[in-house]
Amino acid sequence: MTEEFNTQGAENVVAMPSLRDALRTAGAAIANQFAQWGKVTGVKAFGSGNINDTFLVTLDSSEEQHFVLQRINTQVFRQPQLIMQNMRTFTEHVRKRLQHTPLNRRWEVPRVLLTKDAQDHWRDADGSFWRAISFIEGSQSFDTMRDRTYAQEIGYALGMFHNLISDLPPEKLADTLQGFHITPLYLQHYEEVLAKTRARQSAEVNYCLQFVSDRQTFAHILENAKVEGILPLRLMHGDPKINNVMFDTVTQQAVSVIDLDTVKPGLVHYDIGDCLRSGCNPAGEETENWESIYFDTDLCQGILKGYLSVAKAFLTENDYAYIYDAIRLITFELGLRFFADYLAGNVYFKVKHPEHNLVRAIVQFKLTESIESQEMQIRNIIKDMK
Ligand code: GN1
Ligand code: MG
Repeated sequence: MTEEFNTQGAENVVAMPSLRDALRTAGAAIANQFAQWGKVTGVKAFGSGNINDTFLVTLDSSEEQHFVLQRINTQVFRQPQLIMQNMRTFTEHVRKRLQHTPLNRRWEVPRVLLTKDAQDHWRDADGSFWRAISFIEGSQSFDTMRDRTYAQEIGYALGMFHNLISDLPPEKLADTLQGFHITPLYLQHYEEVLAKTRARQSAEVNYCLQFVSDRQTFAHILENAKVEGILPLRLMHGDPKINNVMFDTVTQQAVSVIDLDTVKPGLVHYDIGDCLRSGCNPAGEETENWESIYFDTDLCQGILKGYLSVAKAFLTENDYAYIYDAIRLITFELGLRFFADYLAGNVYFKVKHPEHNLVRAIVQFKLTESIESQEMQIRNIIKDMK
């Protein structure tokens, strides 16, 4: 990227080393609040989340040797206590389901860990909201897809996740993030930002402006289907991108879906779309080389095969009819969210440099183009799997 892109503010530029160290030190003190079964021996930054700050805590314990400590971004999640409430309802439901009908393979659900005062979170002196979750021992996640076997496992994991909550009524969970995945609202926000911003003209910015402008009508497709009752409101994960699926390090099978902050009422299509947009992009969403971006239909077939092996039981004819649109829409939507945040001065997603969100937006738009150019192949894959 050239100099001329350095026009935007960068309030949310990812913590500089000194700030990161300070956060880690704070994290170590907070970790003690949750360390009920051992002494904290290490705290390190963990994962690649774009919103919350995440740390892996190590304990000198013969039981569980790790847990995950997170500082919730309360600019995004305005009512973090609702997240904890939902997590408790969710885990309790799934635990009972698994007790009643055990699976014939390893499957784990992250547990909420309590403080020594039996609270599900800790507020530090600055008012930051910290919480701890169990770490799925002997597991790891990947930012990009390894091969088709993994694709099938990722699909299975999302199917299992949906299956296990398919009998929990949507109204049992609170809305932790209003407007999440409601594409017309992201479009509205984008238009408001655009009206206030004078983005420096460049080929890349113009490409994004045109890209969004050409898809205004399409942006409503899932919300219209929801309003018309074609697609039912269900519970969803909200963020089932591939690095939120944990794999057993020995068997290489998927064993858990993590990051439960956005588990709430919505459409399973948002999840299917998000899983496929992240899983079928071999270069990954953080590449700077957008010329290399394409949607891999073999991986798409793999993910859907794994997903439908578990989800067939609760999907309707209408659900199938919207799968292609969901893949295209959620990919476009993420590009729109990144681009709007670039224009707004990087206030939502953490960034490593001021043009980061612009690059991310172009990656998602190139992926959307690749999806659009393979519409018939993708629709045929879906049809053949019913
Ligand atoms: C954010 O923070 P993280 O990485 O779990 C975002 C998702 C996006 C994702 C893109 C609450 O998730 O919606 O798909 O970045 N989460 C929120 O990587 O906005
Ligand atoms: Mg997330």
